[in-house]
Amino acid sequence: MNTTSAISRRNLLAGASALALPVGSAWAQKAQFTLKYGNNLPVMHPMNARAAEMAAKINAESKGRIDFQVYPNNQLGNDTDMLSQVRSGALDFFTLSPLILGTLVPAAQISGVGFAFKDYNQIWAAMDGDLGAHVRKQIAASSSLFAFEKIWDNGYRQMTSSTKPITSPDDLKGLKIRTPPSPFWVSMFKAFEASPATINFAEVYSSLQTRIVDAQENPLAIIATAKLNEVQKFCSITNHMWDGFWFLGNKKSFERLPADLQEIVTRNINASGLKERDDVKQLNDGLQAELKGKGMIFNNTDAEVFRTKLRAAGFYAEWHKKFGDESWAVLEKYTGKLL
Ligand code: X2X
Repeated sequence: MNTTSAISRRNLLAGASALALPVGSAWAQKAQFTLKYGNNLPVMHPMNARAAEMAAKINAESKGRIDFQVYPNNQLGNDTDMLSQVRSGALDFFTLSPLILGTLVPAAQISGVGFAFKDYNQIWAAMDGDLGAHVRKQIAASSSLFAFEKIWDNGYRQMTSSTKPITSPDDLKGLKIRTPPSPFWVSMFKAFEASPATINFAEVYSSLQTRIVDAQENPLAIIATAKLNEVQKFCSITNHMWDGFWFLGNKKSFERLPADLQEIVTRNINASGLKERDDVKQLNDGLQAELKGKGMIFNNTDAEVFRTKLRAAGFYAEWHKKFGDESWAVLEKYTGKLL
């Protein structure tokens, strides 16, 4: 690790622990319910700014009966660790990409279908409408978890590399690219004939730095706040999929709260999710210039060429079959025909 990044990583960590402490400690004496929320994103990401604000509101509105604690930046472990913690109830809340949740609830991955949503109007119509409801039903039916109504935003994902710009699907052939741990992501990058390696976000910076992988894909807000530009040279605007974060709760732990406290938590989580959506969109829209200024080289791509490659590889047909006609129809209700 070079000195600059070592320092910036340390600052992030210092910031992270500072965030968890004041939120909890103010109310710690009299709280009846300690609620722990963990996530994988840097403290500087809007998710954590909104989470800190939300925790303070929940604690205040509950008049100190709740001590809502935020653990950002993989402090409690990586996504795989936190998913098992929230399943067992060791953690009360966790935000997770629908695609990683796919390791537990395969149907949840449907919102990540490549090049499906044309814009945010389609996305929020689908996720706040029937597609989101369909997925939340599956989550509640098949796990110890439930998802709050308003999914938080991650953004449209872009591809970065340390070796070359990705201008067409040919550039992905044989490329060692990190994907999050999810069957859907692996399948998509295999369809592009890349060599995907599943790595939790907690290890992405170091795996790019040590060249275990040469490439990764994430929205610009994550590239910037996790400083992936320090270890990646090229950024290709591919918008190859939209990704969000279901705000997940452990059912048993939530059910032990009295109804008035459940209402306070639910209302604040959904309201903060809506604010986080605006922040993330704004950040993603404005970051290209900033990252260029830091030396990243950008190129645009033709989405239709990538989509054609996926179609030819049988990607859409395969996942249509896996999700089933009924779920696929709910997706296409918002996106139009995908095949
Ligand atoms: O792991 C990732 O790349 C991230 C941060 O985008 C997700 O949580 C899916």
